[in-house]
Amino acid sequence: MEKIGESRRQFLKAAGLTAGASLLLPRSSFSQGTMQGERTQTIDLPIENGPNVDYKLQIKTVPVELAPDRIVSITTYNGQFPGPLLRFKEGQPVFIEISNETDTPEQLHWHGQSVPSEVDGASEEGTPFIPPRGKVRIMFTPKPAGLRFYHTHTRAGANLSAGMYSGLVGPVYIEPKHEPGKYDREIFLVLKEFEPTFSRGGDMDMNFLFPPARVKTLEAQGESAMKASLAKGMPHGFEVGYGSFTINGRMRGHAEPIRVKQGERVLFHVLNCSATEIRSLALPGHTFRVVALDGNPVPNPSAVPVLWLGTAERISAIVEMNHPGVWTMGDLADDDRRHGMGIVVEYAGSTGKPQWVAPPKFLWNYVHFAKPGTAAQAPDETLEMLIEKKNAAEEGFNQWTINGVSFPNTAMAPPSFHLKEGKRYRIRMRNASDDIHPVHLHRHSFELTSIAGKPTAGILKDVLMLGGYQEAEIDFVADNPGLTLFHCHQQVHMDFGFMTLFDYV
Ligand SMILES: [Cu+2]
Repeated sequence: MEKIGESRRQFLKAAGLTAGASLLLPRSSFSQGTMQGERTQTIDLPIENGPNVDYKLQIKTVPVELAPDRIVSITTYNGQFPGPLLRFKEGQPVFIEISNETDTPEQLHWHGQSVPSEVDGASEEGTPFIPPRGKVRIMFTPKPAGLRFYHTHTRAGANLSAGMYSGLVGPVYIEPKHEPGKYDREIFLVLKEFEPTFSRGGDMDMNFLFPPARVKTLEAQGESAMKASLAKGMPHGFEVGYGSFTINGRMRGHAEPIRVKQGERVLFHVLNCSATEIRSLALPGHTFRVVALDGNPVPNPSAVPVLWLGTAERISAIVEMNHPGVWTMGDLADDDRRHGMGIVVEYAGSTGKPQWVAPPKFLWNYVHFAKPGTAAQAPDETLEMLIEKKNAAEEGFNQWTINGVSFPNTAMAPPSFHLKEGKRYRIRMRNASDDIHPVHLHRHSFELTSIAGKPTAGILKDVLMLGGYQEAEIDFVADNPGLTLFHCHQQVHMDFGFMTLFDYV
């Protein structure tokens, strides 16, 4: 990764200028150049009020070694997986150049950030594509603070090297003006599978959400639709499985261990960057004190034995290292952990083979991190969304609908929901399928206000796991005008219809 600041210094040196001279550049030359994409590296940024962190991201396909003799060809940012950690400062503009060295148009989405549609990185919202062999330069003001990420936002369809099946993922940390919580070290963990293949059905056990209550009418509806489809001789729709599993791009046992000292407090920033999978993470003998969900501080930080993350969810959690040994921190799914989803945590002075001990059964409950007894503000309007699955209806893939409408496979579709700036909206989602959907709202954070019939308040997120045959309600304030995408973050769901657009009217 090259910081433009380096080039700037080189240029200034070559031109015989001092850093002070750049202060004389008029601001207009900066902003005009930015908007029209005409700026070259030889035009300096004004130091006053200018962005102080500039990055270049290069989209290119390279071999990546997940373990010795396990080398995959994937598209990456800057030839590495995960992409470089971008550290921004809340409210300080950043200037980024993205070049595309592949033959396909790309989109880079700033997940979890409140940015304009033009730079958000979704063609459905009108963000221009990064052309093949081309480049774009963008500027935006990072917000809100906390753990975000950037990733490709193209449809993959049946192409298992495109979209989130690729390695086009990297972490973002937006430093808040005041960093909360006490910790000694910070470690980013990017969870990601590779070598995807299609299978017919074969869902894993996903009964980990609390409360487990199902809505009888949704269940009856979904089950009868599925039965009718199978009775007609349809096979189960395609699902995706993986051959290798990694944390920070290395399979378990093939990365440098996380070396810790007794008494150390480590803040883990965990990102589920999977295209399709829900992940869990446990460290035997330790608990995770969850301090933020999707980068947003939680009202009631509390300790849990296991983390669960839907696709694109992030958790920041502090682990106090008080159980010496050599441990595997890994996924609860034995098969996935054995195929790489883990990393070794090694205490100073401890030796031996890494140990894994399965934690006791634990149900994941978002409300655990909310303040009990708090009530959400009433919305100005409630938007209803009924989610349904048509088994194997689109060339063997399940087709997904929101209120009976499947988002077309083309780049654009008219908005289905219309917002007025300043109003507070509630989205009431009803899932008439047995799948868990990590639903994502672009360009806005939302507040979880009800889950499986239980009201709550104070949890701010941008992805939420909507349980099978369950209901959930999320509220957001329409405070960022422009086209806004809402979709399931499961690639094989969003590509086959589970997507809708909001506009501001
Ligand atoms: Cu989904």
